Amino acid sequence: MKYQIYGPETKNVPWQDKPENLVGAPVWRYSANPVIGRNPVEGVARIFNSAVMPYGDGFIGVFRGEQTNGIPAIYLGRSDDGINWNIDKDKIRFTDAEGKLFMPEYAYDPRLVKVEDDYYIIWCQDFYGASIGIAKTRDYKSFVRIENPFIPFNRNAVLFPRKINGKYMLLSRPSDSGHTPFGDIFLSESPDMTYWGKHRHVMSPNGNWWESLKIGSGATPIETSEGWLLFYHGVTGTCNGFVYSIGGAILDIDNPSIVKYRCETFLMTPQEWYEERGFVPNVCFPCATVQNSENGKIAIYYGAADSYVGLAFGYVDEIIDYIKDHSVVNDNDTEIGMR
Ligand code: BMA
Repeated sequence: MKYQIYGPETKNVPWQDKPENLVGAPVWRYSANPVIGRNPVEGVARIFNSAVMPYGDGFIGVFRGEQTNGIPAIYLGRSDDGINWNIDKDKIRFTDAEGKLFMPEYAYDPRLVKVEDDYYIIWCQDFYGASIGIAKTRDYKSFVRIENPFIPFNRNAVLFPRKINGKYMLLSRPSDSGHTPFGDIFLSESPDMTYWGKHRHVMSPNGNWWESLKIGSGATPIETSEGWLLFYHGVTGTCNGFVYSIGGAILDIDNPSIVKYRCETFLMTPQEWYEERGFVPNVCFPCATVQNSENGKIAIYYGAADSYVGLAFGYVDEIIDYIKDHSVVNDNDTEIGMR
C-alpha cells in the first residue's frame, strides 16, 4: 500500500470488487444496496443515516430509526458480516450517571466511535433546539449520557477516534433550528469530554457548486499516513430542494483544523433509485466507515434518501490519490481557523 491506515485490521470489512465500468471517483456502490430497506423493525418505518463499527468478530451499529409516529430514535443492531443486520426492537435506553432513564425527545443521525476504553454515540437531539447529545458505553448494555457539548443549534458532530495532543477532538456544524441553508465545519477540543473550547474553523462551502450551500462532517475521520481522511456531506440547493453528495478531504494529522487536500468534485452523488427516490429525494449522507489497515479496503455506510442504508467501497490508496489529484484548497481551508 502507498498510504497507511492506522487502526485495527478489520479482516471482514464488507466488500465487493470494483466494477470494470466505473467512471469518476474510485468509490463504488454495493450492487445489492440498499442493505437496510423499509419497515426493518416493528414500529420503525425507515432506517438511514446510521453508524457502525467492528465489534468482537462482527459489527455493531447505532441506527436512526424513524418510528411510525414520525419521531426519530436510536436503535442498536448487530451483524456478523456488516451487511445483514439484526436491529433491536426497542430503542436504546439512555440513562443519566445515576442510572435513571434519560431519553432525548428525539434523536437522529448517530455516529459511533471508540476512544480509549469508551464507545461514544453522538447524535442530534432537542436541547431547547436542535443540538448535540452524547452517551458512552463500555458493554453496549448500559448507555450513560454525558454533558451536551454545545449550546443550540448544532448538528453533525463527529468525534476523532483518538485524542490529539492529549485532547478529545470534535467536529461539528453550527446550524439553525430548521433545515439550515448554511453550514461550515468547526473543530472543538476538550480535556475531559465535558468542557469544550479552543474552537477552530475547518472548512466552509468553497465555491464548488455541488457543495455550495452547506457541508457537514460525515464519518469518523480515518487516520492515515497522509492525514485524517474525512468523508463529509456537501449540499447544493436546487429549485426542487437540497441535494446531498459525499465529498472527501484530508486534514492535518496534528492540527485537523487545517485542510491539506479537498476534492473539488464529489466522490458520490445521488444516482441510484434508492438515493433519488424516498422520503427525502437526492440524499447520500455518509455516517461511518469500516476499514482494513492491512489491505486498505474501506466500506462507507451512508443514508440514502432519508429512507435506506447503502454501502459503498473503495481503496485507501485510490481515494487519497483521487482527492490529491483533484484537490483545490483556499486560504479559508488551510488557515488554522482562528479569527
Ligand atoms: C439534514 C438532516 C439529515 C437528513 C438531511 C436530508 O438536515 O436532517 O438527517 O438526511 O437533512 O433530509
